[in-house]
Amino acid sequence: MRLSSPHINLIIKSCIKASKSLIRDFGELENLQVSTKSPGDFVSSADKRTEKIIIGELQKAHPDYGIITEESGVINESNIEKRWIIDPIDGTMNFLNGIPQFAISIGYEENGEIKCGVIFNPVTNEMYYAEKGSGAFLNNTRIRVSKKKKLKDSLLVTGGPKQISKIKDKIFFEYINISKNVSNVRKYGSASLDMAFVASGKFDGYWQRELNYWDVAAGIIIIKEAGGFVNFFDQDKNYPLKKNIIATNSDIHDELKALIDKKDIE
Ligand code: 2AM
Ligand code: CA
Repeated sequence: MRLSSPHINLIIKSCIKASKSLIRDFGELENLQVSTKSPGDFVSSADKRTEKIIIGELQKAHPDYGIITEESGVINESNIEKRWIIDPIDGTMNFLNGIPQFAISIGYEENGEIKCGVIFNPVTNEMYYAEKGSGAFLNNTRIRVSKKKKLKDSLLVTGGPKQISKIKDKIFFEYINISKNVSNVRKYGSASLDMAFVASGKFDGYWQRELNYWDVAAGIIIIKEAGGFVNFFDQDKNYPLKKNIIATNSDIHDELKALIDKKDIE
């Protein structure tokens, strides 16, 4: 690995440890006990086990740090200065369907700012990581966002709406509007890997509504350190952990934002 600060080392170590059982589970999907939290929102025993291993490793080193996770909620709530933001399996639906497009995503936040993050796809062994001021990497290679200048030539990725969404029409409207103005749009089902793919220049941009902070925390620093832009729109002050995100290279950001702000279909 090309970065070696204590925080990034610790995240990488816990990712690799947790990925061992995750890979085993992926190979034995039929034995997993799947329960339904709500329509469109599945959680598996693999999710919980992965999270437990990650939390165990991180807490061994820093028992006092705050933790925000998908499965366990908030730990050490009073520590808002230093906290880990964890998604044990991002792309749960892909995972459960045997599609190897999912990742462990962990970010480290200090005083409200993400300082470093790791997104690890344990099936393909692709580890995306970054630390503020030190660049973004995929395994041993430095990554950068694409150089696409115009939105109309761009390949974008998006996700949602979730099954339980109350704004499906709005999301589909946005999809139509945007897809008419770009080269093409993909939907891959893992927010963190979508962001990692923007950071490494595979996609030119990404947007999605109704995400949770743990879906995007690591991706924020990885895209920024790869030279891209990350922005949040239509934020609800009552739900600071809910996110609507745009993440792009530096050239198409304003054009995409303007399309999202558009209210009428053309
Ligand atoms: P998850 O796999 O950890 O649930 C899919 O569009 C992306 O949106 C995934 O990264 C998925 O994360 C995230 N997402 C967040 N909340 C979701 C929900 N309730 N249903 C489906 N996907 C959700
Ligand atoms: Ca997620």
